Amino acid sequence: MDDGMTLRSHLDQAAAGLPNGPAVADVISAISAASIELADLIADGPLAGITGRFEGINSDGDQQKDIDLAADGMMRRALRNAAVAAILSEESELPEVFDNGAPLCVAIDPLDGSANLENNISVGTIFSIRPRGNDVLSTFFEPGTAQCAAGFVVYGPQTILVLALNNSVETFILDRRRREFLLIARGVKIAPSTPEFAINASNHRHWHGPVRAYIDECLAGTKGNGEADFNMRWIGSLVAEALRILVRGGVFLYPADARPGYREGRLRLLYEAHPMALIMEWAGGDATTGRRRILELAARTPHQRVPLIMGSKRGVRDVAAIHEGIEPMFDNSDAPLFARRGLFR
Ligand code: FBP
Repeated sequence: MDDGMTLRSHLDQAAAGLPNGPAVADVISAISAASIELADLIADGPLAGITGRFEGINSDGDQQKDIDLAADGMMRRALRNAAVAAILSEESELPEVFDNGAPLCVAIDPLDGSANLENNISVGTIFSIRPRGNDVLSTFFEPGTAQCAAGFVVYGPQTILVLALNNSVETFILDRRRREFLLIARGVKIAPSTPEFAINASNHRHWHGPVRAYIDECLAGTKGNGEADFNMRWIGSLVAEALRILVRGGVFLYPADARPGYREGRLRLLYEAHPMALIMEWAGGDATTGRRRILELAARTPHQRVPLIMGSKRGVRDVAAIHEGIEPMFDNSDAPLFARRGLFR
């Protein structure tokens, strides 16, 4: 453990001198306070009346559970009292304007991966903060480089907050007795090259050529052309995968694929890929679609999806290289692709 500094003291130091520093610190504080409440609710589950019941469908066709709506309400209430001009939440179709004159806009996934809760697997809150532009709503359509801070909370065996602020990534643990987050790692750096990948392999037949080529080469390992034998992990919970990458490296892929509705992948640009990409880059890793740096992308619609490949620099570079070596016209081909370009050759 680092020096046990409280999140609040860290925010006061790390945000000092940043444009809108005190406002950024207050917004992060508000999210962290709501996440402490949410951690209690998640831990209590059925004891607090949370049964995972289906409550409806959001504007994008995703099922909403009781806990998704409760998480959304908690985050909104907390942010309404902070310096927030507008909030875009996964749970509603359009951004909501809070205070036109406030300096910041927040995109948030209040509870990512709620389907995992039935199995008591980690879930999370993901957030992205950017300075308000002249026109409040168009702030959300600026590239990811506009973000000034981002983070996520993992509700797992421990509640962990990962925060990217002022070009650095820190992790905090929730001290349940004190009800505050304490610093556990400062200046987190992702291992540059860890032979481990995470992907939902059941979609192999739907992947486009470059992704299939990359994963097949990982699986072949040293029996093929590889320098290493790869390990595999798939939790099916973005925050848990991202935390694992920060702790031990590796690469996570949620690519586009040929299934209906997955032409642009599954994950959302504004409140999943952008914040994760900022965290990865500030921790010395990378994030790409395979062809473009995630942080350079600007959303066209509030809930736009995007392919996301993130993690150790070496893994992300290898996936990008294989995309360059295989023309898009070969996407979806069933032909063996290694002959065109080998990753490790
Ligand atoms: P939601 O945004 O619909 O909550 O889902 C996101 C997510 O659960 C991610 O956390 C995870 O990476 C992914 O979906 C898993 O998808 P799949 O079930 O296709 O493997």
